[in-house]
Amino acid sequence: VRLSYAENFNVAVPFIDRHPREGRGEKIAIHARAGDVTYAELAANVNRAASGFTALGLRPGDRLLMIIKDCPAFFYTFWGAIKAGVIPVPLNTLLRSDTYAFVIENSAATAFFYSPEFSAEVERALELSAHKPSHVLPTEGANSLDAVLAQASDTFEAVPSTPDSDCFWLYSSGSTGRPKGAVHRQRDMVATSVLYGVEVLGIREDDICYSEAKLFFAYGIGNALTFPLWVGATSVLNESKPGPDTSFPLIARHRPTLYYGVPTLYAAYLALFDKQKPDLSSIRACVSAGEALPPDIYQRWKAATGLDILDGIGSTEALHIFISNRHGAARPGSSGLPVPGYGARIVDDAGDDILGAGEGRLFISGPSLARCYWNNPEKTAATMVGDWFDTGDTYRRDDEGFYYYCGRTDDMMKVGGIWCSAFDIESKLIEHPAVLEAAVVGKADAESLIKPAAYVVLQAGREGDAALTAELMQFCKSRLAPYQYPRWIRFVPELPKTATGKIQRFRLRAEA
Ligand code: 3UK
Repeated sequence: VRLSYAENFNVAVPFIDRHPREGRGEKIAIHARAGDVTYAELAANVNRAASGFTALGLRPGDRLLMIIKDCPAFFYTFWGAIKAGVIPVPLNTLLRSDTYAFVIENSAATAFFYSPEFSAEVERALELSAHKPSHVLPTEGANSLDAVLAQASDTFEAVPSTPDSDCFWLYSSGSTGRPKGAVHRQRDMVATSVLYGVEVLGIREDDICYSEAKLFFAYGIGNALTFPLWVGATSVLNESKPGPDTSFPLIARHRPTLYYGVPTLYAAYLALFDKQKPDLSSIRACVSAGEALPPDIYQRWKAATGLDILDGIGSTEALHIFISNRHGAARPGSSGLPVPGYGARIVDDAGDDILGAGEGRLFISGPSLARCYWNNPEKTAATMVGDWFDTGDTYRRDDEGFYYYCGRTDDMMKVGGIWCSAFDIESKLIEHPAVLEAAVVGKADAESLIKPAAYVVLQAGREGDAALTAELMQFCKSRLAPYQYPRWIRFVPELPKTATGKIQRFRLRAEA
């Protein structure tokens, strides 16, 4: 596959402007709660956003933070910013004010747009942050993005750019809870659309895409905001929390052909099928990413629906999936084969390639890799070595070239496809007055999916009972992102430690 770009290249042109010109103006680009959006309306609103942002005083290279639910305003803001040369930075809408405050400072953003439902967290973040963006606007209501769009011109000449210019950033969580801003270039979304979207998935103009992963994840950006727009297909948006109550009605109503899920939801839906089973007959392919898909879930889904699930590993830094299973050749338990255009190496601790069946660290290369982490030369140097990116994952490869996930090399875990830092949960538990020390590790639940488990040493005189267990879970739930609470808590007299006092999580992991 060859990727080529014009020298003067603004990526909003092929993804947005091209469609009305090619006769797709009346075609539905987005099915949203508030109604359908055609390709002509999408292009006009992207222009209004680009004109409006420029009129506000935003300049090429400025950062625009987005805490926006899955709705058309996300498309207008993201693509409008890019068309105007402004860097959109979508943020996880489930985070807390202290993390947002860190990102506001780290990005030194000029503008900050948010869905009204997140206003409390946004206001607290702005109070905590030393940097104040000049333009802080809700997407709806008085003095909002809607008002900016209503007054702006629906024509706009794309700001000149190059394939290698910075385009958008995505923050990824780190093991200490400090997010790192992966800087993506103009060409990166073209690369993922062509290499994974078209070559592996075979996405076509008549596809209808439904992504359980939200638009602020790199996985969701590819699934719902990029691949469909690359081929002139249609995207179905779910404004609410994904799950049977919101997804099943959307599947029934819009009859998607491509379904992008995460292992936790495949497992949850399988558990419901006896009582409640949506009509999935429109779906031609199911994708899974975010965390490893247990083979048992693959088999049970296939038995229940007749559909293969294509597991593939992607990352924020790579933008989308770089090792994937293929249609009709899925290998349960494996992440599959490298996507065309990407390289993969498994290396030992000395940095030498492991050519046999051994486990090692997975490095990848490819045309959609982030250029760097913003303002973080240490993390950039530690993970981006020449053309290669250190995924932080342990992998092995069989003699047919299939890749198998063997775990993380750090203390991060994926819960429902979302990063969860053991360190963050431990820090929160220690804030509780009854807790002396805490260690958190990943533990497989009944579906073989990883969830956090906590080992807790109590302060002298405190009793570890069911009431305290419930209290500690609630304590974490209300102060961390909602998925970050420990699902099991074990009270122990002491934690296993090394001579230098480091918690030996591997011992706890083995026990869990
Ligand atoms: C883990 C997997 C085993 C792995 C993502 C699709 O998940 C995405 O990006 P993140 O930056 O996390 C990356 C890390 O998640 N992981 C993801 N998929 C798998 N582990 N099997 C899998 N299939 O630890 C990886 O390093 O949140 C997924 C597309 C775009 C993405 N950004």
